[in-house]
Formats: sequence, structure tokens, C-alpha cells
Amino acid sequence: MSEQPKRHPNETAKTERLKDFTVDNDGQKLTTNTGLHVAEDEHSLKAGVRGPTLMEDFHFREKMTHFDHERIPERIVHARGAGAHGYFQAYEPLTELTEAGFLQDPSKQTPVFVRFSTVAGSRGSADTVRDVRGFAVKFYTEEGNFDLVGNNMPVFFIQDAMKFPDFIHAVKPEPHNEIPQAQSAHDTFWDFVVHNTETAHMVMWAMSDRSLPRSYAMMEGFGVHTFRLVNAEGKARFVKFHWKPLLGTHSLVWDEVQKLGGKDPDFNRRDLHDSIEAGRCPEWEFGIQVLEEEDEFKFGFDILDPTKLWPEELVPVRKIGKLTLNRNTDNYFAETEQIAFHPGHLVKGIDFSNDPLLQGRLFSYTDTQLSRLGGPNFNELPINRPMCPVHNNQRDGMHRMTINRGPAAYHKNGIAGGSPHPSADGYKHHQEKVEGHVTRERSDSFKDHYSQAALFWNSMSDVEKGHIVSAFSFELGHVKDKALRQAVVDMFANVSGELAAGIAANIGAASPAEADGAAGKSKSGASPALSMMNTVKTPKGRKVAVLVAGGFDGAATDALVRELRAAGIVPEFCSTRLGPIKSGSGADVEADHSFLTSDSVLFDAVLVAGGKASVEALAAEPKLADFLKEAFRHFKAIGFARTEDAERLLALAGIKAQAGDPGLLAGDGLGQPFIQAVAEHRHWTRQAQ
Ligand code: HDE
Repeated sequence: MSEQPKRHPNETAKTERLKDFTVDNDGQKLTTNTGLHVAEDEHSLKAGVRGPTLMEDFHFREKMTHFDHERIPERIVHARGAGAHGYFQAYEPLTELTEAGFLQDPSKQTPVFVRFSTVAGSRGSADTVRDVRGFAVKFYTEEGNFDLVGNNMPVFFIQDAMKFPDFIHAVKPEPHNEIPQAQSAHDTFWDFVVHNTETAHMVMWAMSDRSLPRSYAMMEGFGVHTFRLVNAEGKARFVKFHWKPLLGTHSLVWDEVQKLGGKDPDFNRRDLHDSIEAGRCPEWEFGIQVLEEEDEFKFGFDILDPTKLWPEELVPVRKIGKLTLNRNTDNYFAETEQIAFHPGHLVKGIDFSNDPLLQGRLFSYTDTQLSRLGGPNFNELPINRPMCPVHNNQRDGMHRMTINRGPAAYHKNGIAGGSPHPSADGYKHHQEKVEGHVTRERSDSFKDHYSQAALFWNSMSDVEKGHIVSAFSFELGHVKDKALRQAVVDMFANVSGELAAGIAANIGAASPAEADGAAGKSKSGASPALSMMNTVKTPKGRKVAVLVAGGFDGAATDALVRELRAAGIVPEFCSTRLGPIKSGSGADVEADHSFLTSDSVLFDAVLVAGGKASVEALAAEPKLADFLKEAFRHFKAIGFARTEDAERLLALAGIKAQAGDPGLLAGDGLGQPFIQAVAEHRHWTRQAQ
């Protein structure tokens, strides 16, 4: 009954191109790097069987040298990532807003590569840490590569790129002992926060459940900065870019996240890979918020300030196309590690704004590739090559692959007939009028640090607010300096008195005297779009652990599992051991997991199959109580095929459920109500217990 993952050989125009560089070894003879057939690959060349290795063993030296150098520097930020190929398709021509070719023709599929990442951790750190997630999209358009290098949160910690090295030094492990890994719960991060109050809004996001995505396919993406769309007439408008997941925006809970770090550090990466492999292709709608240039100063915030979002209720998000990820990489290093993003990789019809954070990023991304990828030719790596031809006078450098013909490598030239020549249809920067004195200052319009932090807080449900208070309390619980803890409480009193008092109570700090969110609350209002409670709810892509043991009710389980699959749920069988599990009647199943290799944190919900002998065997399994208890504590749906089993097993697990808990279901006709309960994601009414 268990579904075997199918290979989905989906190709995009880009992956077709990558085939020129792809090598399969099936049935091939082993060779050295120069193509010499190798006769023996286990023993180094020695003077006598017990003698020393000989210098002339070129095969050994080549093999070892390559191995010695097979690591490159990890990304200074966003080191841990997972990527996939796919395509983008526009819904309608966007000619009135932009010249960008990939936004003109709804029948055109533009190949993309997307890399998701955590920010602070090293390449080997766990996926499920409290952190911002990178959401970087490379569109391989016919007019060159366009990189939308965004995050899963719409704002950032700082306003000016000048402060980025300081901020990253503060959040990364502390330099004297390199502790802690992939966490902001330490003194230097919070010390930075209180001394740089522009962080307030983003810290609210980072302390919210947005930092704990259930799946990369269940998180929003944002371009963060204000960009420009420019049409063929040269008319420019300000724009913010959004990715809206079709599965909705959903998060894990903190206790689950911490356990997953040990049980499955690859949780998000595995989910992305397995979903694509099984043909459950993650999808996002591409959205834009557009602002006329004359409306630039219409709002109570500066649209160039990257610590501010444009509330969707004020500037609606227009959905303009869809992104689908449908193909995994063939080689992690060649594709996901070597891909090089850069916010300055633009196409015609898209331009920057003067956001000082964006402006600084335009320097950093090429610069960082020079040390990470070893020189200026990184755009020649197969994954980075554009789909369109490249012609210019740049030459040489480390690892140059292109063989440029002819004597002329300069512009203007006569001997090559002036080629390659600039063309009238080339990229033109928007002709914005700028004037001002040379200065190192921040605009006064950037100095309100709390209004939108308060807007975010005001927009949260009570459950989400509770999680934010707990997150601050956890983080500050790891801060050693008591004065610093107090300073954080005092700072966030500017956002909300309730928030500050909640944290203070948990960490033994004094509640601030003027705990009324003075700087924001009253004037900030709320934006319902910011609460994850208002997101799309669907059972699709949810993993359900179906607990079975010998003698389970085969026919009823088969019918239930079919119903779940029809709803897009992924059921997996967990049993007391691996191998075939015999049913009492009807079809047998193959266990996907034993209790040794599975835990409830790896699933979205739990379903206990019926059958007397099966339930007896499960009840005798020590892990069962943990399984149910954790699923319950993590607010997940739990279904029992038979009502009598529900009472018995819940009691065994020590679960005291409230009457009418919508996430606990049992008995005949379980299918559809259980599917609905899974779609709900979590059952927060248990929060009160
Ligand atoms: Fe990045 N960032 N960043 N960043 N960033 C990098 O580039 C940087 C910022 C983002 O999957 C680095 O190739 C500066 C905002 C993503 O390969 C580096 C500033 C946003 C990724 C760099 C920022 C991002 C990076 C490290 C402040 C959301 C991963 C490796 C001025 C809009 C891309 C690399 C991937 C990676 C610099 C702020 C997103 C060092 C200087 C804001 C998703 O160049």
C-alpha cells in the first residue's frame, strides 16, 4: 500500500542545457582526469608489498590532490541551503508596467533555479532553527539572468549596508569560542539589537513563528527592497515583490523545532527533495505591490526604508504569475553550492530604488563570489550561465572556459568591425533626477523604528502573540548579562507594553514603568495579512503517520489511506518493526518506518489503525505514548479508527483532552473530518491547557 517515490524527469530549458556538462558513469571504464584507463584503484604504488609508496604514483597523487581541495569557502551568510529547478509562467502580459520579456507572454515558461537557506548557521547546521530563510530565485530569461534574492520576511534588521558586517558579526557564533551555532539566543545578537533600534521590526518577525517554517513550500517570499518596474515608454513605478505559497504559510512549534534539530537536521531540505521527487511540486504565486511615483510620500513611512513593509490592505498584492519547482538537482555541489546570486543581475524593465541597503548589496554579491568561487569567471559555471549568448571584451582570469576568437578584445575597435557592439535595445537605467550634498547621514524619514513593529504585534492572534513572548523569553534566557536582558525588555516596551511585561515576567526582569507601547501601538493599527491564522489551509502535502501492527484492520485502513491520498495527504506506515505487516483481513502493508526510526515530530498528524491485535501490540510499544503525547502537545490532529481505542490509548499516553477538541477524532466515517483536521494545521484550543 505504501507509495514508492517516482522519479520525475521534468526538464526545463535550463536543465536541458546542463546536460552538456552532465556525466553518467554507468558501464564506463574508470579513468584519470586526463582520460587514461585505470587498471587498479585500491592500492598505491609501492616498492615491494610492504615497502614505501613511490613518488611516481601519479594516479594516487591526482586522486589525493583533488580530494584535498574539494571544499570551497561556505557562504559568509546563508551557508546552509537547498535548491531545485523549475519554471515561471506569467498570468497575463504586463506590458503596461514593464518591458521585462519574461512578464509579457503567458504561454512562455522561463526556467528558474531557487535556493532556500537559513542565514546564520554553517553549511552543516540544522534546517529547523529560529532564523530568517533566504528565498533566492534565478530566472534564466531570454534577455539574461534576473536574480530576485529575497527572504521569507518582508523587512530587514538594518537600514544601511554599512552596518551589515557588524550585524552579521553579532548574530554569528561569538568569535572567542564559536558558540552558539545557528542561533540568535546569545549576548552579542541582543547587544546589537538594543544598540541599533532600527532592528525592532525585523526582530518581531524573527521572534514570531515565521522563523520556523514547516516547509519551504509553506513560506512566503519577499524581495524586501523597493524596486522599480519600467515600461517601454520609460515610465517607472515603485514595486515590492512577493511570493505566495499555494499551500499557505505554516510553521512548526518551538518544541518541535528543537527536537527536529536532532531527529532530522535535514527536515526542510528532505521535504523539498521528497515532494519534488514524488511529483508534489511546490508552487508560489508571484505578486507585486505597485506604487505610482507621485505617491512616493503618501505614507507615514519612507518607501526606501527596508525596515518597513507596505501593508497589503493599503497597497494590494496583484498576482502576476506562478513559480513551480519540479526538478531536483543532479549534483548538490555543482548546482546548489555553485549557484551565485546577485541582486544586481537585472533585466530590462526592472530597476533599483535608492534603498541604502539594496545599494550596498549591489557591491557585496559579486565581491563575495570572488573568494567563494575563486575568481571572476563564476558566471561561466554551468548553473550560472545565462540562456542567451554572452559577448563582451572580458578575458582570461582563473578557470576561464570560454574560447574567445579574434584579436580584438576592446571597445571601440575597427578590426572586428566594431563587434561586439552596444545596441539601442540594451539596458538603460531609469533616469531618476537626484541631487544632494555628499554626506554620511540617515534621512529623518528612517528614524521611526517602532510603528511597524507595533503594527506587526497588533496584527497577531493571541496564539501568535504568546509564541512571540515565549521566543523572546527563550532567547533572553540564554543571554548572560542581566542588564542586557532588561534593556531588551525596555526597548520592546516601545512596541507593546503587553509584550514587554510578558517577557519581563518570564525572565525575572522589571516590567517597564511606561509599558504602553508608546511609540507605536496607538497609531499603528493592524494588518490582517500579517497573521498566519488568515492563510490558506489545505491538507495537500501533509505527512500523516499511520500506526499499524500485526492484525490491523486491512480493509478499513486501505479505504482510509486511499481517502487521505485522494486529498493530497502523504500517509506513511509506522510499526513496531520494519518489513511487511500482516493485516487481520484485507491487504497487508509494508512499514515505511519502525518506532526506532520515526517520531511524531516528523509528521503533521497521527492516525491509529483499527484491529484488536494491532492496537494490543501498539499499546505494548513503549514509544507509542511519546508519539501520541508529542503529537498532542504540538497541537496536531490525531485520529483513531475505533472510538474505544481512542479512550484507551489517550489514557495510556496521559493525555487529558478537553471535550470537543477538534483535532481528536475517532470512529466510523473518520476520513473527511480527519482530513479537515489535518488541513487546519494545528489545533490551538489546546494552548490553554
Ligand atoms: Fe544577502 N548576502 N546581504 N540579503 N543574501 C548573501 O552573497 C548582503 C540581504 C540573501 O542562496 C551573500 O552569494 C549584504 C537582504 C540571500 O546563494 C553576501 C546585505 C536580503 C542570500 C550577502 C544583505 C538578503 C544572500 C553571501 C545588506 C533579502 C543567499 C553569499 C546590505 C532581500 C543567496 C552570497 C544564495 C547571500 C550580502 C542583506 C538575501 C555576502 C551586504 C536584505 C537569500 O553577498
